[in-house]
Amino acid sequence: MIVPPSLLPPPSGELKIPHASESVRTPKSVYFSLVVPTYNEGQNVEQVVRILSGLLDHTLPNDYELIIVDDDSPDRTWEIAQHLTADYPNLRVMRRQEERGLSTAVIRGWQAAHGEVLGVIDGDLQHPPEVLLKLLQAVKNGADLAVASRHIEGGGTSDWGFIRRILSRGAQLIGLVILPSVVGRVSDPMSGYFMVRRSAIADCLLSPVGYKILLEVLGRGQIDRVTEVGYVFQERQEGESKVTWRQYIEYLMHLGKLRSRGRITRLREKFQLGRFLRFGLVGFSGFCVDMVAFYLLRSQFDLGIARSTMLSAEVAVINNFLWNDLWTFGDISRGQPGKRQRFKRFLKFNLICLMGIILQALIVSLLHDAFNLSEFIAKPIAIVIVTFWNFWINLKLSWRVTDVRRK
Ligand SMILES: Nc1nc2c(ncn2[C@@H]2O[C@H](COP(=O)(O)OP(=O)(O)O)[C@@H](O)[C@H]2O)c(=O)[nH]1
Ligand SMILES: [Mg+2]
Repeated sequence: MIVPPSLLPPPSGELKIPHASESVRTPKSVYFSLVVPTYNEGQNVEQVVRILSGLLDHTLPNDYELIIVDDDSPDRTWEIAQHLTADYPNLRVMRRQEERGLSTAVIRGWQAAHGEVLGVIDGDLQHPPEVLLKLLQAVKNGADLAVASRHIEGGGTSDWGFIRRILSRGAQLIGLVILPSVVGRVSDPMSGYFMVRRSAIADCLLSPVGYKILLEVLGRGQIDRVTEVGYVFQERQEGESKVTWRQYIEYLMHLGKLRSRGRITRLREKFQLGRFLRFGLVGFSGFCVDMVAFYLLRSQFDLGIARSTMLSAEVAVINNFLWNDLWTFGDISRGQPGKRQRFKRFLKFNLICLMGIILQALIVSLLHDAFNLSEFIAKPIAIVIVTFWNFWINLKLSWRVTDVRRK
């Protein structure tokens, strides 16, 4: 199929907005790019384009672009929009067939945009177009982010029902509790009508869930100055809303994701989770080696129980040491080269394992005698505790990070 030149190819890969092409303005660059996400807005799209183009032709003649990002609407909104490009030279249309969802539609539109300022407005005329001019003025006056708000002076929600009002405010309240530093920055964090300087979000890796793209911009962008402009959310004249219960769930997931940003990585680093997992795996391999060696020593070499136990345990200790030195603590041991150093680590590891066995025996008898626990429950509990102990002591002693010599 031949793609008509007027259809924009949807960007793929990471959701990152590029910096503007360094200082020099290309013939395509404009001051303002306004993305209009659409899904089944066939009855609205023509009027939306006409009104928005009329306003912007007057305010920013030939210094703006309108980008419709349609998610392959069954009513073929994209096709209707594409026909409009003949009459509206600043209109560009993207038809997404691989991806879905309001937030990513907006980001994909911004990725394809050439503007210094990036905006978004609904494609159903519920956002009064003339407010655009006030938002643009706010950015001209120095705001990094200008948000159209229903909850400040001049704002409102026409005749929203009681339930929808409660849901909207409830969602905002939950947001304030979970993520006060983001949600608390604006009076209407649920607004889908705003504009932001490209420089404030360029190169930030965005990862939104669901509908609320403004949360993502506030949560991950470098936003210093915010200005809000009041507006009244209009009633829908044509088509219908795509909001369902799903959007409320996605909103909560989005809040959680923004809140945990970076924290999981820090926790992982602090407790060396990856290293601990490797240590556990090596420990498990040691257990298998121990059992096989014990079996062989008993059945093939006819060694006594006590000797077989000790010898097989030592074989397991050697196995564990080799893997830990190579893999679990490999990054550290590479900083302590030489056979002598390695042998020292091996001796320390042996000693710690021996202490571990004694500790294990103590815990098992304590749990068994003092707490009346069955020995078959006490033993695994002891193994888990001793594994933690072994890990920390080995990290601090055998593969002591402070031993690393930096040349
Ligand atoms: N591209 C795209 N646009 C969407 C999607 N969902 C909603 N929209 C558009 O986003 C805007 C707001 O959606 P709407 O359902 O009216 O939300 P409401 O105004 O909060 O009820 C409208 O222009 C929709 O056509 C989607 O999944 N993809
Ligand atoms: Mg709407």
